[in-house]
Amino acid sequence: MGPKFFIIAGTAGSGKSTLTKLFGDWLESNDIPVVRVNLDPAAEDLPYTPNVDVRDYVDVYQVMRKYKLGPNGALLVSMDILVNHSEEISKEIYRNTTPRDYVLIDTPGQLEIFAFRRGSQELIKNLVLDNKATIGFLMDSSLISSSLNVISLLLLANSVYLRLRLPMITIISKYDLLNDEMKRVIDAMTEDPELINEIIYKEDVPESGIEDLIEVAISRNYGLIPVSVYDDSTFEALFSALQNSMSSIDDIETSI
Ligand SMILES: Nc1nc2c(ncn2[C@@H]2O[C@H](COP(=O)(O)OP(=O)(O)O)[C@@H](O)[C@H]2O)c(=O)[nH]1
Ligand SMILES: [Mg+2]
Repeated sequence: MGPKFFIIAGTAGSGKSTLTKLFGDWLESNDIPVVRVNLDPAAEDLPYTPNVDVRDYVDVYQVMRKYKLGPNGALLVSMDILVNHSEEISKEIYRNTTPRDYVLIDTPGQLEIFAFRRGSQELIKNLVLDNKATIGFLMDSSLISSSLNVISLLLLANSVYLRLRLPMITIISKYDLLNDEMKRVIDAMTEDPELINEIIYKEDVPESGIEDLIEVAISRNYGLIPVSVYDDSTFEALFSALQNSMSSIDDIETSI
């Protein structure tokens, strides 16, 4: 049995790199060894020193110059280049880990590039191999100002799940920034997914079947986990969700 992978995904600015740093510190202070992997070729000013860094394998700025691309195009090409290096990156990760380790993978901010491209799915697969892995999808509190925002973010979370097909925890990041009204809405939605129907009806969203997707997103993911990097007690809850998720993988394995 090898290390456990926690893949931290979410929209740009949702707090992925900060969580990689501070949740990692929290794990370490609880005697759980951590390996941090930066998977973002365009990362600048990371708040931590990655143990494994894809910027050692691809230089986005060089790609921009070489192929005469803008930043987004260069990131797409860089991700494709990384897939070709996945064996080396994987070897580097495993050289640095023991079976007790949690490998925290900080992913690129441009979710459309990370989540919707087959290359990144392949890259993750090549890194995780047959070890246990869970995705943490960060729903950014600063993007949540209406119930419809919550639904959009849950659908985004679901898209990531459909692409990567790994167990997923949905995290409400920067929970300290969420206003009380939205906290109540989220609590209510989690307790009674039927509310989603009402919200969709009221907001006149034409999609049918959307409520099933949301319900699945909420229930499959052990509810929504509020996390604030300013409140260590939220890390405890996150870790316990993570352990649940990893042990449910055990159940699946033993039941086969
Ligand atoms: N208030 C608050 N801000 C946070 C939290 N986590 C991250 N941030 C801030 O959100 C911004 C973006 O964070 P970053 O980790 O770079 O996001 P990334 O683009 O997803 O990697 C930074 O200014 C962080 O300090 C949090 O729990 N609460
Ligand atoms: Mg980042």
